[in-house]
Amino acid sequence: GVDTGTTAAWMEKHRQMYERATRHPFTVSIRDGTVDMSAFKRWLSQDYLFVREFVAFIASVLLKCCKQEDSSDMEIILGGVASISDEISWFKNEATRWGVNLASVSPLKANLEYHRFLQSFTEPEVSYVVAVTTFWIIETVYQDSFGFCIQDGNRTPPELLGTCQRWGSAGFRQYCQSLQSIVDRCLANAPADAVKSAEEAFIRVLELEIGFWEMSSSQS
Ligand code: HMH
Repeated sequence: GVDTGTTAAWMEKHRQMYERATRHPFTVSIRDGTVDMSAFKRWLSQDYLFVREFVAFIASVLLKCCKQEDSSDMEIILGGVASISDEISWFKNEATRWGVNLASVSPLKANLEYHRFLQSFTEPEVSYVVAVTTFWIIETVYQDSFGFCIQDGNRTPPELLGTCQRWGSAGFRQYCQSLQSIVDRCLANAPADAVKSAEEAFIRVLELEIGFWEMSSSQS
């Protein structure tokens, strides 16, 4: 099962940081119904810019996957490519609904830092196992963060439930679990230095995600 692999061990080993990323005061305030709507709008507009960068990142993961002798993961990764198209439309609709003008948004510092990290994966020297690990943890932070906003006892404002469902749904959770199985299988067959690089990337994503929530919740 997914809970017996390397990824589960890392989540335990780096649990404090994982929780700072997935139980951040910003997403917890969505769950509590106390969210500052100007922070929500800032997150929405910044995440739109993030997702546009994320397209190129997913394409680089797909490319690395296809270059493997065993490219059986391709269909799962391709599912990620397909859903990002819908996600961009969703952001545009949501922005209109909240009166956010996406054309006038510039990326803030933490977002730019995340962009640079994502861009580094286009280098062919970065291995598939490191890239797919990064993809999995990026998606999982959102799955866990927004999943918590729709779990029992939430007081999430009804107008934010659609956002929470996008990443918190059972379908997205299943998708993240499929990615996790791929990652654990790749890590089990990877050389020690690649496993080490993958763990470093895992930690880096948690730091960048925390920075992204911080950026959204406080104008800096
Ligand atoms: C910052 N991390 C960030 N934005 C996202 N949309 C996701 C993860 C998940 O796709």
